[in-house]
Amino acid sequence: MGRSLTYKILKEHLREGSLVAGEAIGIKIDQTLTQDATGTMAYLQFEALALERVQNELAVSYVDHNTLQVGFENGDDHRYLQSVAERYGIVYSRPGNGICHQVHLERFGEPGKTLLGSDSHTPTGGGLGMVAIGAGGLDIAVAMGGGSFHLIAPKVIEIRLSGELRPWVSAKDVILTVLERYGVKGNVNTVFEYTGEGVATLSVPERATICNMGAECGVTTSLFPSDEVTKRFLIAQQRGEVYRPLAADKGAKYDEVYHLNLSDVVPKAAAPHSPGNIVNIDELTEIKVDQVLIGSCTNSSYSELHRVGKILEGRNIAPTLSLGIAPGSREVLLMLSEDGSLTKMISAGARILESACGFCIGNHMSPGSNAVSLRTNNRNFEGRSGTKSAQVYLVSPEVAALSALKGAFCDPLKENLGIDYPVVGEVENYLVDDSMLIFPPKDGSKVEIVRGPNIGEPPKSSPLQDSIEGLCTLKVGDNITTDHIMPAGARLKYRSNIAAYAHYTFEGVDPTFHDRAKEIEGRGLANIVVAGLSYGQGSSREHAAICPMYLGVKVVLAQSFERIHQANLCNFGILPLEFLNEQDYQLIEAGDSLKLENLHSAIEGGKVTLINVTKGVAIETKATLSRRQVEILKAGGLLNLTKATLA
Ligand code: MIC
Ligand code: SF4
Repeated sequence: MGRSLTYKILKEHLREGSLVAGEAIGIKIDQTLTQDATGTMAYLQFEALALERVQNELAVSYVDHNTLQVGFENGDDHRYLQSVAERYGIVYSRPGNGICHQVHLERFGEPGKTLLGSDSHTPTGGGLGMVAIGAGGLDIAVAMGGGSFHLIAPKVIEIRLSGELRPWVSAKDVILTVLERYGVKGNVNTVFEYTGEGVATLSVPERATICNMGAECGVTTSLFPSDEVTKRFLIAQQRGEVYRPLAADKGAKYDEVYHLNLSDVVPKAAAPHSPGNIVNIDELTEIKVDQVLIGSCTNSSYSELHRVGKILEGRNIAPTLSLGIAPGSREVLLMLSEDGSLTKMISAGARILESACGFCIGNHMSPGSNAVSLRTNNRNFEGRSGTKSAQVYLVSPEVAALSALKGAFCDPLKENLGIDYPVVGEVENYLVDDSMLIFPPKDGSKVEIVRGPNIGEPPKSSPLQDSIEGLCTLKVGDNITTDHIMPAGARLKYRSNIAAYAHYTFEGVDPTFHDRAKEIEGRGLANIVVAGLSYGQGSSREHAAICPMYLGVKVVLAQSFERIHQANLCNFGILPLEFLNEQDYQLIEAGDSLKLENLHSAIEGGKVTLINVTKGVAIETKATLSRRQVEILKAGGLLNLTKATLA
């Protein structure tokens, strides 16, 4: 039987288990990437493994999230990251070099390789035909140590593309159409594989945009074949030697097929406050816009911004609006500078922002109260912009640029403001300059690691107890994201200091959580969080497990979990349980006393009974854990288990 490309690549990397959808497998990881906001923890944990050097083919440490450096904390992190990279054989991408996913695509991605990154948008690499997966920092540390990455062999959905995008319709609209079809929940342990004759009409950066936002559907990854388009991209990046043609076998069997005609796609937006809340732009054209931000790892390639420059050329943005543009990498910025696009943008009134995550993570450019903000990034969770009342819409760069001129939503298929669609050809030669990458010495054993006061200890978790008595400290609803659990933006600078960061746990949901959790823990009781569907959506930040662990959370009971967060909970010794009957969610209220017994044998059998002592009811729950996750929990977390294996 013909295999999908996903399974062909997984087969080449299979180390444990059998390749059958739904089975637990372990795969070899060729490349790893980290970014600074998750990287310090990942490297503190790598250090705790006490290895001499990273063991995988390529490890890259990017600095792109915390580049504003308000206070000493981020500066400390950067120094630590640079010295760790030199010490252990990791490539260091300096602040200013760009956003990890964009730079990795340009400089390191290779068709057919596996990439594991401590960032949920690592699947951007799927644009080059890689199996690129996001995970928590501890999983990356283990992969850098040569260990396998464990996942559930996914079901594969074929997204068969036909036709060609019309002018003014772009890759962003394709993935927003996919999001409209699949939504943000219920796609765990699934891969989106793009096939069909429409694939050849999309450039590598366009493919990368589509793979990037597959993360919003919650899939394990997304990928495209590696073809002549891939080859030309790699040659233009002076990396033609890593090209390898790759496609699914003829007649490959998929679990589901979704036919998408690119010619039918229309401009769309994700409306507040979820990337899954999709509407057509033509329904929004009456809405006035206060802010437009173009950039992020989703839509900040050279071709896109070159086109934005042409749209803005000789015009001025609306007087009541602020436009910010953040090129995705230094390469993109240099090229925009060379070809005059920057001049066009600045003349139009744009504020040129650093090549970094910046606004996307609420690090700056927070909109005013109730402001309407149009952005080309991938997440519009409530409050992520730094302003809870802001109305953030996700749109394509084309819609963003036109709307900036109009001062209101602009549907380019209905009104193009007298601007002809700027056709931008394929780039034949990128301006390659790797001087902001620091390649490690062959032997880094004498390098001293620099630790400023912001660098804490690696977190320590303890083995799962056989019986747990505790309180339901917090009950939340559906779609709780890791941004709700551990806010980023202004709090991001505490990422390397768990004790400080833990103060902000669930800050936007219940600001009393930290103090109450501490008090309950002080009474010798466990904190238990109860949640609805799709708990832990969004980012890969393992802090959403580490900080609750630090505050004595022992169990999270939800109607369902998202993949990366479920794994992070286990990795830090928190037991993730799911209601056997979803409606039993009603049987627990915040403040109830809860009890779990004989946990060690119960989790092996996959069924756990939770007693609500206050209400006098027994609630049946599922422990959907792989055998390895059971071992991890009993060992008190992945770090303990890995250390025991290496010893
Ligand atoms: C995000 O887009 O939410 C982030 C910030 O890049 C996160 C990583 C983090 O929280 O540091 C992600 O996507 O994993
Ligand atoms: Fe950075 Fe935003 Fe991409 Fe996350 S989604 S990596 S914050 S640009």
